[in-house]
Amino acid sequence: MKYLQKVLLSLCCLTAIATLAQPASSQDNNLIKNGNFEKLTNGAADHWDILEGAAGNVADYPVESGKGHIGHVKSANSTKNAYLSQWVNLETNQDYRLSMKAKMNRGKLTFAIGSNGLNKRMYGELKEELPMSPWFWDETWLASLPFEAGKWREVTMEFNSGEIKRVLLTLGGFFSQGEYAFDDITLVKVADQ
Ligand SMILES: [Ca+2]
Repeated sequence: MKYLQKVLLSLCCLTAIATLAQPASSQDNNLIKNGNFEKLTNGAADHWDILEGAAGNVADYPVESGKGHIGHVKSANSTKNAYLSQWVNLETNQDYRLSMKAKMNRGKLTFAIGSNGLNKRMYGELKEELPMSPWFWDETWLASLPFEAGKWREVTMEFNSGEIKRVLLTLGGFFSQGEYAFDDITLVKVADQ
C-alpha cells in the first residue's frame, strides 16, 4: 500500500513539474475562446454568437476529418448576413495577429475585427470570381483573399489596437448565399509570440 502511495505521489509530482515546464504557447496566449470549436453545449459552440442568423441562415459545428468540430455558416438568403462572432478584450496600442483556417464553397466571405474607431477587414471570394472589391464600403480593406471552392486555407490578419480595448470578431457572409467554415482561430498579441 505504501509503495502504491509513493508511486502515485511521484506521478503527481512529475505531472506538476511537466505542467510547470511547458513553455507558453500561442494556444495559452490565445484571446479567442473555443477557437477550435471543440466545446459544444446543446449543439452550440461555447463562447460564440451567431449574428443575424435568421431566415434560413444558420451556423452549426459538424465534425470534419482531422479537424474535430468546425464552425460552419450557411447563408441561404441573399438579403441577410450570417456571422459567427465573439467579443475580445485587447490592450491598447498593441500589435495583434489573427490567424485561422477557413474555407468557402460559394458566396462572399468577410473576416472583420471591429469596434468604434477600429475596423479591419479582409475579404474572401472564389478565385474565378476575383477581382471584385466592395466599392460600397468606406473602410480600408486589407486584402482580398482568393479561395478554391471547398479547400481550407490559412488566413492571417495583423492590426494595431490603437485606443481600442474591446472588439468584435465576425466571420461569415454578407448579402450573398454562401457557405463558409472556420477552425483553429487564434488572436494573440504579437509581442507574446
Ligand atoms: Ca476543430
